[in-house]
Amino acid sequence: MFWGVVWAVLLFVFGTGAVLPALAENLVTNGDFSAGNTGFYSDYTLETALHPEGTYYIVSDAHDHHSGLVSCKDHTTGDGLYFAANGSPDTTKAVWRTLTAPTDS
Ligand SMILES: [Ca+2]
Repeated sequence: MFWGVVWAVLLFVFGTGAVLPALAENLVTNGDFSAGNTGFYSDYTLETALHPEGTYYIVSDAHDHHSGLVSCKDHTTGDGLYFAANGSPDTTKAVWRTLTAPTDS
């Protein structure tokens, strides 16, 4: 049952005639944020201090920008960039979003 549902979803997303992309291929533009503040949209405001609530910044260590945040490094490479946000109480705001179309290659 579970794998049948997964297969149905894959067919819906990629189409029956499409070739599935290699698993290692990242279809999300700047999905690891290594290119900085580009390739995505946010309803949050870009703010280096990550303050007030409803702000974000692309960081190598969130603690360097907001003393209330724990010091941690990027999980992708250990020394890269990641998306840090100070959550907004307005739950209608999208923290991060992107548009990525399926490809045939
Ligand atoms: Ca990253």
